[in-house]
Amino acid sequence: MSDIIVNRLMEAFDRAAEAAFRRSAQAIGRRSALGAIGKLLVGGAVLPVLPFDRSGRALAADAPKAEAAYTDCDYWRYCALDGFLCSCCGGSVSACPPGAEPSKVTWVGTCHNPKDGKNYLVSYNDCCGKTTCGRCLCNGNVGERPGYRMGIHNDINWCMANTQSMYHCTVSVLVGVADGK
Ligand code: ABN
Repeated sequence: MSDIIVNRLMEAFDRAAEAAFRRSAQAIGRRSALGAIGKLLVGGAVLPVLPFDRSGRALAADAPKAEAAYTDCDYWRYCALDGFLCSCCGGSVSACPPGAEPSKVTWVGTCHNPKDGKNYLVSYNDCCGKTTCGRCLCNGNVGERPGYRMGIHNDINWCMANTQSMYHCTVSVLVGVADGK
């Protein structure tokens, strides 16, 4: 296509577009544009005083603490935990700190949650592969039995079955409801 034909086509497009814009400007008009702006302004002034449901804020204030924040031995899930709390060692209630891995074997205790009145099975996995954490030592013994019954004794290094058997800290993982109450 020669340059002249391309230029003519472009001019034709320009004219068509300009005509379309002019037609729509006349149809919509300055008044209706002002009206739309006015509605936006009024809406912006009225909306903030409308009654909003702010209950979410109250619920957030009552929300459970972040898992890492449970650093006291008397937290209900620690009722049968014998060891260092992973939540004091860079992990959380149920997660090992970076660089440590959960034990392949564990002991499962039963703890009572005072908030809902139910009993829960809690798996106390040791976290393995780092030197002993040494912070927040707890010695919960609810439901524990002497060492000759190994499966229900908590004073054991459960890292024994891991490749890295060094004990670092212990997590409390909820396994399920114990009695369906
Ligand atoms: N299960 C916690 C633990 C680890 C090493 C030694 C005793 C108890």
